[in-house]
Amino acid sequence: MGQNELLQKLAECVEFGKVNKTAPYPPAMKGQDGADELTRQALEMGIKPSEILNDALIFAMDKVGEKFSQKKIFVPQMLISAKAMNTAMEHLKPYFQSGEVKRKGKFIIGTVSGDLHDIGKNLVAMIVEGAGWEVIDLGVDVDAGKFKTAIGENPDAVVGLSALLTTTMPNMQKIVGEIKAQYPNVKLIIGGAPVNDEFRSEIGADGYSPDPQSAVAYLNALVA
Ligand code: B1M
Repeated sequence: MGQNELLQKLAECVEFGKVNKTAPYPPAMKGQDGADELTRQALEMGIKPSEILNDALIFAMDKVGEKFSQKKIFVPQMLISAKAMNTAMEHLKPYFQSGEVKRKGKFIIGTVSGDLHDIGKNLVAMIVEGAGWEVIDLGVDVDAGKFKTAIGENPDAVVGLSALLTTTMPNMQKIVGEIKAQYPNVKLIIGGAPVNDEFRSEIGADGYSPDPQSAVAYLNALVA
């Protein structure tokens, strides 16, 4: 199998939720290699982890999102796609985390309250860690109190907030407001598909990062 064919097959596994070879779902792909086996094969073939991530995994997730918007699939299918993507990401993790050993600083990250999407947040955490930062991952559905406790314990940390739903953007605004009221000097960056720089400026966050790489650039600039 060539590189392109392999990436295409991997994208299909994520799109249709084929986690691994033994997974019974989807029935049409029974007995075939899944995201688990194909990611391993792609790495063995020497395909770059960033290529696997962008050209197969994120590409597939975008298709899943489109189909969900068009009501062609529903939450269970999105969930099984997320499972396939997470399985693939487990293989990519060591590559993204093998950055410099010396820590540049601390980065607290969480998905804001009401929001359970964590694939993008995990990716940012992984890549920031790989870029030499100590990452404190608070998980999903994180309220202002949890962020503030973590900041109290790590006063020099930079804080990242992720939101994937337009309905949780107001929670992000509330959390930023509460953190800034108690810790005005803490640097806060926001990210996630529905937010942008205009929203950042509206809610008083310090930085907006559309992707993990720009989050790393923002963080590194702070310690340069
Ligand atoms: Co949800 N979901 N979902 N979902 N889901 C979206 C976000 C949606 C756009 C789908 C759609 O309609 N097209 C839509 C939101 C619409 C809107 O808000 N206007 C949506 C919806 C509606 C919902 C539910 C409400 C559905 C329902 O129940 N009726 C529900 C809400 C649950 C909740 O959170 N309370 C829901 C549930 C779920 C699942 C649980 C099934 C699953 C999540 C599983 C998981 O995360 N463990 C899921 C999934 C998988 C998606 C889609 C298909 C994929 C999201 C994803 O992982 N993308 C998504 C459609 C889409 O995005 N195309 C969708 C891949 C990921 C790498 O990208 O997260 O954008 P992303 O992260 C990027 C950047 O945004 C950025 O870097 C990442 C890498 O480039 N980034 C940051 C993210 N955070 C950052 C932080 C930073 C910097 C950069 O600094 C701090």
